[in-house]
Amino acid sequence: HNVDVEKCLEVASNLVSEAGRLIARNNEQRQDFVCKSNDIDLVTQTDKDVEQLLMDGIRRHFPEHKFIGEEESSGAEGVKKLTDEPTWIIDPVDGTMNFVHAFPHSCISVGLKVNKVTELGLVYNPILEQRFTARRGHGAFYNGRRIHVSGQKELGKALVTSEFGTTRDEAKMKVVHENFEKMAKKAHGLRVLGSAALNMSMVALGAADANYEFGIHAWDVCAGDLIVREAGGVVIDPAGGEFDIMSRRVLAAATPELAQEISKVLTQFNPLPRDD
Ligand code: LIP
Repeated sequence: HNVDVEKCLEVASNLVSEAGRLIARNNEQRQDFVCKSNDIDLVTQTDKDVEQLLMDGIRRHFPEHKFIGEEESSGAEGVKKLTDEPTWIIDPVDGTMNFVHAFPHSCISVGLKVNKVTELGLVYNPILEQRFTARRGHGAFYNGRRIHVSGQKELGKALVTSEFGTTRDEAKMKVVHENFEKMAKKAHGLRVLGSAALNMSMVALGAADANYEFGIHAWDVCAGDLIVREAGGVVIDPAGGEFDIMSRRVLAAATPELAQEISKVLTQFNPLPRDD
């Protein structure tokens, strides 16, 4: 499949600017929400409106392109299968819990895969006007400025990000707490920002040194993965192997050394079902 990635990035950039206004405007006050899989897995009307706006806008330019969107995936059909077709992987509001509370740390996350390879990534927090972009082979950018990871190699000097996740499942929570305890002892610092995509973008920016999470979905990490790698970082499976975007597991780090050190420290967890 041949795709004009430059054109795709331009279209996506304009659409997220437009959709971002919905988020920024609605973040001025706390939002009504509906629970999805449980009482801490949330969706708002803005999540649905933003996803619709992005998909309609992309379809107008690229009618043959496919989509895997967070809100669409929670419907009866479930997560669509990833094929070689150009596929946009979209989280309309990553950090919905933050958005519901008007905590100004939510973003739109958009990735485009062609032949299953991520060609572009865009993470945009319209409230604080933070825009992270990457094109495969062309570097990563923050508000138009080229960015690089920190280069940190040691966990003892690393600022690490992770999340509590969106389930209160006991086995999962036990692993989350165990890992937080380990990071509190071994890392320089630990931060929980409330958005997987923004956590990863902070690694790309060199502001954080690593991010890991069990339980994320493809739409949380598709863009962030490319942005981190184009900033010179690594993205692997938390157990140390190759990153698998459908496995719901991610470990991003400034260096391979740091990634491997963290993978050896982490208690592992295998969230089910996978995204495919
Ligand atoms: C969520 C993230 C949250 C993370 C979850 C999920 P949503 O996305 O914001 O921080 O722990 O795994 O990815 O549901 O807000 O789009």
